[in-house]
Amino acid sequence: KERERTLVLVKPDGVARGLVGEVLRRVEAKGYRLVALDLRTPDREVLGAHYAEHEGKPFYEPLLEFMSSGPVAAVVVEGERSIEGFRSLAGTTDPTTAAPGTIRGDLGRDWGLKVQQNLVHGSDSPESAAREIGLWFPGL
Ligand code: DAT
Ligand code: MG
Repeated sequence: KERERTLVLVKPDGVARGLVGEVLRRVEAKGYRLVALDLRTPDREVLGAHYAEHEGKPFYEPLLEFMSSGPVAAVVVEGERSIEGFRSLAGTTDPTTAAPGTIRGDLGRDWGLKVQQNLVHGSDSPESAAREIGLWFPGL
């Protein structure tokens, strides 16, 4: 998979804090290419499909509420092993314990914020990436 694609989202907290440039800087510095880029406030339909695997979990409703609370930057990123690579750049789900050097570890905060406010999303497998890119960028 030489030119693997992944869907990256800078979540509403990242956009509100002015961190889109910082996230994309790290992505580009890693050597990945930006294939598509769009700023939009997602509706529940897209978010429900995007987070379908989490439906029924206690954090599902707050997660959708948060994700639709403001604009997100949706980005299709391309590069060798970009799915794994971006997950590594992002760090683990909880910003409090994400490793220093990662986006969530360096930039995430724990000032009473929820785990969902962890700045970024990255697809977790080739299947997820194909599904999510089709959802956010139909026709790409
Ligand atoms: P990731 O975004 O690291 O792939 P995930 O797919 O397990 O994590 O969960 C999707 C999002 O849901 C995650 O970015 C933040 C939120 N979330 C996950 N686990 C949570 C929890 N235990 N409490 C609150 N929010 C959670
Ligand atoms: Mg996930």
